[in-house]
Amino acid sequence: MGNQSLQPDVSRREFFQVAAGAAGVTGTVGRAAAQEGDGGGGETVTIDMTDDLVFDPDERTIAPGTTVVWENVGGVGHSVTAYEDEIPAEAEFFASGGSESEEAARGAYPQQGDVAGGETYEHTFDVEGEYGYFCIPHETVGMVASLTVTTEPQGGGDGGVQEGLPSVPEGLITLGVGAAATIFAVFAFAYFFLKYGGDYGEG
Ligand SMILES: [Cu+2]
Repeated sequence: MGNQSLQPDVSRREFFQVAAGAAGVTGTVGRAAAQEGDGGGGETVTIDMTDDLVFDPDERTIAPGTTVVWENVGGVGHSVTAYEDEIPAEAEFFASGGSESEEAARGAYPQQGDVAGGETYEHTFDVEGEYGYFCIPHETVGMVASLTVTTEPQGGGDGGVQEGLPSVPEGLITLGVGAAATIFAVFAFAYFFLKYGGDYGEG
């Protein structure tokens, strides 16, 4: 009886060790999945307008829902004005000063639409596509720029939106399968333990 009565105790300890392991793996999978769910739009990026008469950077790729803030970091006044025929058809026209069209914006500057030194203009981009825009007083000296709005992951260069979210689906699947197998093993073990374990005492 002495030897046999030890058996259930050892088994019970092993049972709890396995169960703890399974819980740990399951917890890890849960956290990883939750992290992947983060990261929507609503980001803000800044583009400088400088006394060198440029937009900096003059090309930028952003995700839909991103708000672009143009900041005049110099002392010379600028405008941010969309090229009406260089934006997606479904996108709304945008211009500092709020003009409804490129022609109106050109006609109203500088009484309307000037972004003076230290000031900003911002616009949120929801429609995917290519956007061309310019600065009214400095268009002729090349103060033009473009934006690309896309859900495609960026190819690096400007601190991609997706950074910090490594693609881990394979690892997750492996973890998930491992956790499921472990949990199944625990339940199978518990089943047999409960069904046959009691026999040790009487047998
Ligand atoms: Cu300018």
